Amino acid sequence: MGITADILGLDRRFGLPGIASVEPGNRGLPKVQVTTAQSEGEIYLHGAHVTSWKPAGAEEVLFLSPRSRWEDGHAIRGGVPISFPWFADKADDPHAPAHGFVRTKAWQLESIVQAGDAVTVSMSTESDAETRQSCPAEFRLLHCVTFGSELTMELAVTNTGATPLRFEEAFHAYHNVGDVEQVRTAGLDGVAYLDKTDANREKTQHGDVVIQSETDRVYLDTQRVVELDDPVLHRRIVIAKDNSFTTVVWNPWTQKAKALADLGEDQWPRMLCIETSNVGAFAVTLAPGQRHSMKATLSVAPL
Ligand code: TA6
Repeated sequence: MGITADILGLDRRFGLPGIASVEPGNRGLPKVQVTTAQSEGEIYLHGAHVTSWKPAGAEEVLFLSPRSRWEDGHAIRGGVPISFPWFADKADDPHAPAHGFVRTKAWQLESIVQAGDAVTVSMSTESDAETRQSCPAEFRLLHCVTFGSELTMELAVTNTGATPLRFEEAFHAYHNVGDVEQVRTAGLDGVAYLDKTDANREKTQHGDVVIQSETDRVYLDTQRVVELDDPVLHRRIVIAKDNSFTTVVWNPWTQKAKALADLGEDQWPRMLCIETSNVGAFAVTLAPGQRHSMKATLSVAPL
């Protein structure tokens, strides 16, 4: 597929020669490709979806399913989908798309800015006639992603309407691991969580989180840094966060993965979702004109 005029136009307007370019990605969807001395990365305009971050000298940090779909209306499987304005199933409408509607639509590219060896890509989206059908509110989202020796993602939500805006949000980040059964995730010891594999029963985490079966947990009232130790890839992925009070941990294991056509039963050992979020009782409510920003910072260190 040839490069479409609008991709060429975006690259001419925003590209930084030799550093960042706008180019056709999978199935021709436009993406921003970043390459600096500190790291490589990419983010699609579809869902403002980060699909790769590879610090210099390290393995790819994000998991991306080889069976992902790359089309409007479907979320890319892997990377960092954005859940907004609800998380998972919509409480009052089981037919609504899981995780809201911003991960399945094209966002606007706002800017690409270099600062030293780091590059920040900013994208925006806002309420429209389609979003008002399932979410009668006015909002603007600005997603600013910095690819450098760390990966930072900051989602700013502004209530542009005249009534309060209540929303859930998550960076539904898929991390690339050597073998999820050998990974230990530290930082949640003693934290209460809702176990979605056990009728949402509230439980307490004891020690590190280990994955020995389908795992789907919402850790509550925690702003802690989480460390994912991977003995196969010999590295630690550190996930720090600001203005986030819940952390979701998810691995589908065999049966659930088999049921996901864009994942498949052979992929779940290579992924672990650790999701910086504000969900459930920790959803955010903004008065008219108010703004809220949630931030996640990923870094890697050798183990
Ligand atoms: O974040 C965990 C979760 O809510 C799981 O319950 C599972 O549904 C997962 O998200 C993936 O959801 P998706 O709609 O992307 O297939």
